[in-house]
Amino acid sequence: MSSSSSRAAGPDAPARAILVGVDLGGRAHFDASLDELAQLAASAGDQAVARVVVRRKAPDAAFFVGSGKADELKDMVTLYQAEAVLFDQALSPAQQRNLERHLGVAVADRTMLILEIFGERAQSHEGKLQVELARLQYLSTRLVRRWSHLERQRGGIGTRGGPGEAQIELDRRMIGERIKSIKKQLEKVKKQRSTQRRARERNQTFRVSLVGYTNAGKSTLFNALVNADAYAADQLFATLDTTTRQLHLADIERRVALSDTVGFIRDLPHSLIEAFRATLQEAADADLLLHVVDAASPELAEQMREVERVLDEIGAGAVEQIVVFNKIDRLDETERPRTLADAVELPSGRRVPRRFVSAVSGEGLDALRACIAELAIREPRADGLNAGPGPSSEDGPAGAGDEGEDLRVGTYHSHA
Ligand SMILES: Nc1nc2c(ncn2[C@@H]2O[C@H](COP(=O)(O)OP(=O)(O)OP(=O)(O)O)[C@@H](O)[C@H]2O)c(=O)[nH]1
Ligand SMILES: [Mg+2]
Repeated sequence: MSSSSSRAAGPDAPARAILVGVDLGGRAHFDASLDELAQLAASAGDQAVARVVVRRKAPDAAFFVGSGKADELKDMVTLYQAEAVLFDQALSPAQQRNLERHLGVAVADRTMLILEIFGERAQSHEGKLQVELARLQYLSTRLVRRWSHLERQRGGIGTRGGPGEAQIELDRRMIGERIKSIKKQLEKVKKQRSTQRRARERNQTFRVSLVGYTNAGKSTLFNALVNADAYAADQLFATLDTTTRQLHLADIERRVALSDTVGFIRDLPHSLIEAFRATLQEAADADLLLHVVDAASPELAEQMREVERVLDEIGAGAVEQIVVFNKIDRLDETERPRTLADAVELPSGRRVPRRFVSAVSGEGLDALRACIAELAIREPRADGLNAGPGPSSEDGPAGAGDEGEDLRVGTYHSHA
């Protein structure tokens, strides 16, 4: 909400925001700490000044929270001199409007925050087009709903037409035109991409993509592995554009390319997944995914599930994977794994190698490189000439056979 015009402390000061989470009783994952919402707010340029958790059986149609809570929120807005109220769940257009009127400040939900962050971060031509597409698609659904709502009202008083309808029809048409034009431009970018891809295929390049929950450390790991300086920061969605570099692995005679990609998040707005399909496709087309996990996150299991879900959605669910537990330098002595290399079962039941690393200290990176090299050597080349002798085939992927049976380590027992 950093673009809000009615801020008290100048355009660069963070807007003071109250965070609201509504626990609807175990129907969906509920983050009682609201930490992720606070991070989203901070990444969008807001500062959380208070957090409110509300329990309800079902959302209220008018205010999402009950009218009593809405009054309490109004008092809090005054007390904390808040400039925005941010909801962890999706609000309907009507709820958002009603709340804004009632509270007298800007009201946004997760989806809006995520769209806003993406809008601020987009750098490349393609990234900007994708974000604009997502925003317009989001906006058009809101216009459509508002329009039908007005139509119902008009129906009640028996009139037809009117300035409201004309304006909305015009907005809708303009948005529709713009969506069409952006899609055409994106189509062109996509063609260029597939040309590049064919060139890479001719080179017999083995493609590795970093995927994972936002802020897991993908860009930091990318920099550590390829000696680059991709932007890494303690922000959600620091990376939006895909960056690719050659990854040099000792002892294997095969070109390996490593790509850093956009992070995933719980409830990623569908319009964004749609708009970023081409970018995400890069991940789906990789020969190997490094699924980077923040090993120090209390939400690690939920985050891994979410990443698997998005991977399935973009058709990358079956791509070879190494699970990389990053940030082990942040674990207490008692939480540290006994071994830095084991295997883990994905929700799909597939067993994949897992490596523990710290992208910051460099611990475990050699073992990770070795694991990548082993898989790259095995992958059959299109011309049928493999670069070198792989390990014998009977010990399963990445030598899982010599890693013992107790594959779950320390505190990961319940997560893995
Ligand atoms: N302590 C510690 N911090 C790390 C490690 N790896 C990354 N970080 C920190 O975690 C934060 C996020 O790192 P990024 O590399 O930007 O994460 P990302 O997965 O690329 O995030 P997005 O691009 O936003 O999805 C930064 O503050 C990093 O310094 C690690 O191994 N140890
Ligand atoms: Mg990144």
